[in-house]
Amino acid sequence: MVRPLAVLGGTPAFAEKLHVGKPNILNPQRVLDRIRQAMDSYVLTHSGPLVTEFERRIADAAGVTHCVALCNASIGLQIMARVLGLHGEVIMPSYTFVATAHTMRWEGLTPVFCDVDLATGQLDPEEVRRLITPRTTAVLGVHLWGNPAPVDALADIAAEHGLALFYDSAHAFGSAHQGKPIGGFGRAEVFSFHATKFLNAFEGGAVVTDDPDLAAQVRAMHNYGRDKAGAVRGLGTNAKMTEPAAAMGLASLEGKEELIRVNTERHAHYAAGLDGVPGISLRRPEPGDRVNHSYVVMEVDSRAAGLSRDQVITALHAENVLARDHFHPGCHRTPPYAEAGRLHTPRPLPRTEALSARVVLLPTGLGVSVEQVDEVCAVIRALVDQAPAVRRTLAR
Ligand code: T4K
Repeated sequence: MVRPLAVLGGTPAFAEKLHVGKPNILNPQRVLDRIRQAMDSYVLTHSGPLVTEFERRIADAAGVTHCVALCNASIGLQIMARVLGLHGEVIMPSYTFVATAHTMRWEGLTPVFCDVDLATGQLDPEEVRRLITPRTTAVLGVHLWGNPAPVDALADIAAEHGLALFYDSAHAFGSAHQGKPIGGFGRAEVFSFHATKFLNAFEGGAVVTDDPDLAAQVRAMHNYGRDKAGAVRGLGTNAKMTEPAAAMGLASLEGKEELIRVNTERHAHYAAGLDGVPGISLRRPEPGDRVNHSYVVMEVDSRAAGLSRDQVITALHAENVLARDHFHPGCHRTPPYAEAGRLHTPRPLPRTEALSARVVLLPTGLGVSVEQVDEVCAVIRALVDQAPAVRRTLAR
């Protein structure tokens, strides 16, 4: 017998809420052991042994020579703006978390929002070219949902126009493009190790680069502009990662391959379970890319599905599946940028608007079993099968 949908008066499919972004904690005991070690040593922060080990292992995993661990990615992006000496306009996608834009604006720069390629969701290099003006100082790429940005085309554009190129890689630790790990593209890349991210250090981030001078400047700036001996050499801030954060980060790092396996398995179940559902599609990696599958990105074609994206989300929430829209309505539509109008958005962003209106993120990672994934798919199939009744109920 088909279970009645919760939105139509049935009981929710899941007794407990399934979150998008529930932290993955593979080995809590390893975390606690390391935190105990830090407490016993009374070294809790200021580049202690755990942070030092974390930096070395992140650099290795990202295939680069330098890593500076930080308290979050946002401050890493701000430090990058200063280290690169940016001024004027920075071209970036609007279709990203608002931190990408805010961090540049916070540094007095003007984010200039660029449309994305609808097929990949990533910055459209041809649009980037069209947005370059004499005021452009940099291109800030984003590896959206852990899928690599068009790194080769962006490198060509940056070289041709003498622009700094760096990456917001908040989603992309563990991903790779044509065999090269994310971390080694542009002048530097900035990872996030927030609790909801693929690699979790409670809160955390890192700048990774092959440029020793740039790394040294980031390192000085993340500790008040001081050198190793503590002498002030320049302007800086406090962006240091703590030892407990590194303890969590190291345990997460040890589980990296297992977590990719878990995420990939769940993605495959979603792909199979949603196959053939009218109006429903799932984003897949581009050929040649390896991705961490930290985000399961479903799209709703409302005409074919008979339900809008928001109706699908509402109905899933009724089932205790806390699906989320992502980056709706796009940074350019949020107050600090929308109010400034054409300053930030010199050209319309139709593809950003189309994408942000149809994306739904679904739960994955250790917080959801494959059986639960199959059940989420069955619920989505039932929603679309019963779209007219769902629509009528939600319209009341
Ligand atoms: N660039 C990009 C492209 C980014 O996506 C981000 C951050 C950044 C830069 C900046 O990185 P950081 O400076 O943060 O290192 C979250 C995160 O705060 C943020 O890190 C993340 N992107 C952004 C996309 O999402 P919220 O406020 O939407 O998350 P929240 O608290 O609503 O949690 C989401 C779900 O996860 C909830 O259903 C509950 C669950 N959850 C969350 C946390 C924090 C848990 O189960 N446990 C938890 O501890 O911002």
